[in-house]
Amino acid sequence: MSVDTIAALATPQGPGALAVIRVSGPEAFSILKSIFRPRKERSEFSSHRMYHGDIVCPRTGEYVDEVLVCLMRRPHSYTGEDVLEIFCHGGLNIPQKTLSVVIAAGARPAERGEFTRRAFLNGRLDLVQAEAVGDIVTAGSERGRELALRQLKGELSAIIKDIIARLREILARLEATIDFVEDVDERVVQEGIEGEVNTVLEYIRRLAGTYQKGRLYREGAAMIILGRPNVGKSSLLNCLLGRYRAIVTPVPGTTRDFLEEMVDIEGMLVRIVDTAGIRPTSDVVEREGLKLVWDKLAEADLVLLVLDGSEELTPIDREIIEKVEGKKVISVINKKDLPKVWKEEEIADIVSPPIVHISAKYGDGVDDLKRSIYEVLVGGGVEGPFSMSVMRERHYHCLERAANALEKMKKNLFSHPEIAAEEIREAIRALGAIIGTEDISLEVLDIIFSSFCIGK
Ligand SMILES: Nc1nc2c(ncn2[C@@H]2O[C@H](COP(=O)(O)OP(=O)(O)O)[C@@H](O)[C@H]2O)c(=O)[nH]1
Ligand SMILES: [Mg+2]
Repeated sequence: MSVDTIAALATPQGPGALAVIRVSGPEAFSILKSIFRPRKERSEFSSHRMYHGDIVCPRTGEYVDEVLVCLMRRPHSYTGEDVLEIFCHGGLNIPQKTLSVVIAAGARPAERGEFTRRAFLNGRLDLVQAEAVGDIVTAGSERGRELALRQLKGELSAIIKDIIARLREILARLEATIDFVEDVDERVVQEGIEGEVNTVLEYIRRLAGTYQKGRLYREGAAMIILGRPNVGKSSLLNCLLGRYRAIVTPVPGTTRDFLEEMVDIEGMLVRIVDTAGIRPTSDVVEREGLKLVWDKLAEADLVLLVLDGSEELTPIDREIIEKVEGKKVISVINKKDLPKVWKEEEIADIVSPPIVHISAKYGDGVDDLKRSIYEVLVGGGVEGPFSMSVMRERHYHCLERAANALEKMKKNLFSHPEIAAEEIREAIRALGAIIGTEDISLEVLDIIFSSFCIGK
């Protein structure tokens, strides 16, 4: 397969001390030779060494920049091809100028994710690892970064490969019962296989179950603050953000639009939505704001239902409590600095746990609330043998596909062993698609890599 040589700026555009231009492909070395003048005279460059020198346009002779360059000979490079990296000065002009000289010397501009795509096609990374590269670059939280790095190291791939190996082994035994019926006690073997498939199926289900958490780690969670006017919703938003973002006044109906802010809670990215207080109103603006509340509620992964502990519960409070039924909810009893008007027992059958008491005005109890938010969003739930989570919908669907195939396999095992064997093959294909060894079309690769940045 003939490949061309690609080049791109690997660092962000804009002012900066340094920028990196990356070049990959068969022409990488000859491009270096034509545009680079080493400070110390030499005709050969070793792999994985830095050289100091100048970039000069081979056509016009124009001096472009003083740089460091590094060559990495295949296959010991990120893409598995010959790779050249040029460390030039940053800023708006020099990186572009340097890139244009590289392109004039024979490279073509890279497409999004094309370096990583080549790394995948050359077997330097499997597909899960390639996707992890994209996730590392965009990770907005500690946990998302941590999981993506572990995926890049191959932890998830190893789990998938292990399941595939077990299925291959089961398949071989099943095929033996089909091919040499007279030699083996078919029934005994099949019963053994059934037990093993159950174990594998359970394992796949648990892994698929980690997607609930994994999605939140990768994409962040959406959390809405709900309550009637003046219970302290905007004060709570400010408190969680650690700055004065939302206007807080004693006037009910102060927040009329909704506000959205990102905040890091226990290493997880959470988008907080502060909303207009819920009450019957004739104010047109407020009513528009209220319509938005219900849209935002539908999208939310978690509701903070704020109640004012210094006042009796009102019919509106009760109405809101009913409205959020079926969602994940934390009941936040605010204004704990003021005298309480009700006891925990009195509200136990109305307000659902967990219940957290805070003072949004003074910040008291907010750390407990943060822990509770984290706990409700990703704590508990599916606990399996995995500290690894599946973070992408694509992986989740492949796991589901594999699980469905194994279900069908179990149904056919005793009556139609040939069909059962085919279903195991289907499960292996579905799992292979996760790491990119099977069933991967160009379209799928295009979708995956189009979300990358250029230069990655
Ligand atoms: N004493 C006390 N007052 C609070 C507390 N939280 C909010 N408030 C006050 O309650 C009023 C309404 O607060 P705000 O955050 O605007 O409520 P919202 O309408 O629910 O957004 C303001 O006067 C706040 O200062 C609290 O924890 N303790
Ligand atoms: Mg408000």
